[in-house]
Amino acid sequence: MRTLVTGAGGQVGLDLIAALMAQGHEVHASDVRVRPDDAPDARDLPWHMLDVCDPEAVRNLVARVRPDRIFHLAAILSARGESMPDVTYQVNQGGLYNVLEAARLEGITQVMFTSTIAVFGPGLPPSVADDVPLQPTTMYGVTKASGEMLGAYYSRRFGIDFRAVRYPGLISAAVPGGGTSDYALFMYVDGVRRGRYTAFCRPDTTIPLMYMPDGLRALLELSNAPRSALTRCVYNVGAFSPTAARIADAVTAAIPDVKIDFDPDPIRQAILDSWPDLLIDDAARRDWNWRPEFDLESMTNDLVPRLRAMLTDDNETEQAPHV
Ligand code: VAH
Repeated sequence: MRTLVTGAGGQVGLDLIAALMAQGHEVHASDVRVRPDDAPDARDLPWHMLDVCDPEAVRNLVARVRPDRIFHLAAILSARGESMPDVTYQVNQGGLYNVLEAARLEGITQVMFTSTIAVFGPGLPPSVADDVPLQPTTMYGVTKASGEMLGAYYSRRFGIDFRAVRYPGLISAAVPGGGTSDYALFMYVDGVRRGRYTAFCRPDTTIPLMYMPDGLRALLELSNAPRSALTRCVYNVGAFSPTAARIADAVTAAIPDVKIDFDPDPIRQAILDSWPDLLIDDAARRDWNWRPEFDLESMTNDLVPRLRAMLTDDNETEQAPHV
């Protein structure tokens, strides 16, 4: 299938492109940034410069590419979004609106959307199902919650096949990109490249997390599921929910002599405390047979060697800002 990916240069985007190409799909990538050095070259992957805030540019690209489906990933994440809520609203809310409008006007059937546990807010039960009231505390969460509702509206009103997963914090062999859940990824990244990391959260912090291979499979399996099997547009998908201290123990066991300690940042800790501890993903398991395959241990065993290969000195890898 011809597939257009927006936000292709982000943490999910580059891995999703690789998965789509491995499945033999024709992929068009778009991002406001230039093709990263580690992306496939132009012969295999057309890379379109696109600012999703520009409705005309979005429509022109969709009209030119004529994809069978769009994976709309372009977004500014929670922590970075709090430093510029106005831009985050324009990119996240306006960008999705422009993509849905382009799909409507150009007759594109399916729009896939990456939502997040950041749509939830304070006062949650210990385990959170799909239909818990959404009370986001970040601009990122607000735009993702309203994005879910906007997509469901386009589905009802205009027949767009809008589907979304609510992702936990995603962990992958990548440079963290401004997420509040990145304390977990930084334990691995700085554990490998610096041998130490001071996490910006408490040791007992607990949120749902997921290894990227599971995250990609969830998005692709939902996209490929027969529409008749789906009872909703938006699905929780869970994997594992370790405390930050438990993650630190897993990293310490995998990387000898690494030192991880904790110095909570009140702002980011408040965001983390407003998110669920555990997700209930029964609807995804029932409707399209969702099952995670990685837990903390199997993720750690796979991730650490990948990070070592990515962060060795002779590798030209963009150094993540130390957070
Ligand atoms: C963030 N990584 O921290 C994202 C994610 C659940 C968190 O949506 O903003």
